[in-house]
Amino acid sequence: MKRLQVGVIGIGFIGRQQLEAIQRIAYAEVVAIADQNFEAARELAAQFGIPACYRTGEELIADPNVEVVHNCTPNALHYSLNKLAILSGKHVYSEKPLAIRGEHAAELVTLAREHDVANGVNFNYRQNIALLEMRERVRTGAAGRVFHVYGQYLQDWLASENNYDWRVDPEMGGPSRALADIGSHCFDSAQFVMGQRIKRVYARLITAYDTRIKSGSQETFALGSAEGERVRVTNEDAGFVLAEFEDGTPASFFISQVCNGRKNDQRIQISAQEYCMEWCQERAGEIQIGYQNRGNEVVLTGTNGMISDYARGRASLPSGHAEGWAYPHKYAISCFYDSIRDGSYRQNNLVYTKFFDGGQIMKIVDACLLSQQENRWVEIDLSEP
Ligand code: SOE
Repeated sequence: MKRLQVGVIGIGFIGRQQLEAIQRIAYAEVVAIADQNFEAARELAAQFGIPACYRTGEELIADPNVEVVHNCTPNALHYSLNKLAILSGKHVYSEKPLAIRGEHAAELVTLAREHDVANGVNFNYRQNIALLEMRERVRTGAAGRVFHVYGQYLQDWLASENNYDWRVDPEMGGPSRALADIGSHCFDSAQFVMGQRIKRVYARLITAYDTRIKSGSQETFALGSAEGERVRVTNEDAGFVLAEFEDGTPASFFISQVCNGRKNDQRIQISAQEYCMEWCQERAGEIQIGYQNRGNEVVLTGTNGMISDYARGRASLPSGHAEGWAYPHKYAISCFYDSIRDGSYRQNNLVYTKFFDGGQIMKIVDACLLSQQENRWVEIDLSEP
């Protein structure tokens, strides 16, 4: 069978990670990359043996060999390139957020449906086998009634005032930063495990620095330098969010990019009647199970893990061979490709996040901003565009 011909736009941190993940999928082939830093793109194309290299996303989308477009550009470019790719009849896998403005996200959902192209947003964490197992235990009722849900996502790469990247600039990143950038993953993971959506939120947001020093390489996770221009900060560094799922289950989330010592500490905890389950991204192959009247346990995921067929069937490595961050990333992309190959991308509730689900996550983030502004609970519109 012919391999899927893929193009990647943007080769910053996430673009390179996606490129590597795609290279590990046997039935796909990267045939083009594009980046405004053309020299860097050319070097990377040579290293990976990628035949075509472009300066702009527009040129890559116009390449007739490209069937699937990965949009790994900064947030401000997501909408226009996603739209162009759809109108050109290409399948699109977009970095989150799907767009910066809600009405743009809704338009993309409609356009993708009308043009019959597969559409996914890169919420890679939900592909952790541990989260699949937790989802299954909620779905089958094995965990019992869920009392409450807790999610956290803590990082420290913006903890100094001289840490800066394009996400701090609202023109490039959008009005929300910590919640849109990493809180969104937590919302997606929690909704995925619960098998239902968040319907209302109340948020208190924190901005640690009114100004930051725009310095150094300005790349995600780069170390800052003391020299540079001082710029105003308008988006949040952290936030507390109270939430409620469709069935009334209460949840809380704690999100921060200024939490010293925490690197990529995302956790999802489900407190249920039978036990409490917790997944921690930095210990990806484990689920911590807590009991009231017996010793707690650690369930290991893997192809021979003591977990459900549903979750085990999606693992690649035996227990103890940590799948870490890269495998779920590969799973996220490969299940998107699978849906192109068998046509199932037209269905809803797939294992990956479709544009519609990505748009819902944006609504949650927007609702948090409004809640902060008006100091009240905000309802989320769950209807489809
Ligand atoms: C930066 O906070 C970042 O790269 C996010 O943008 C990603 O979505 C997350 O997976 C890791 O951290």
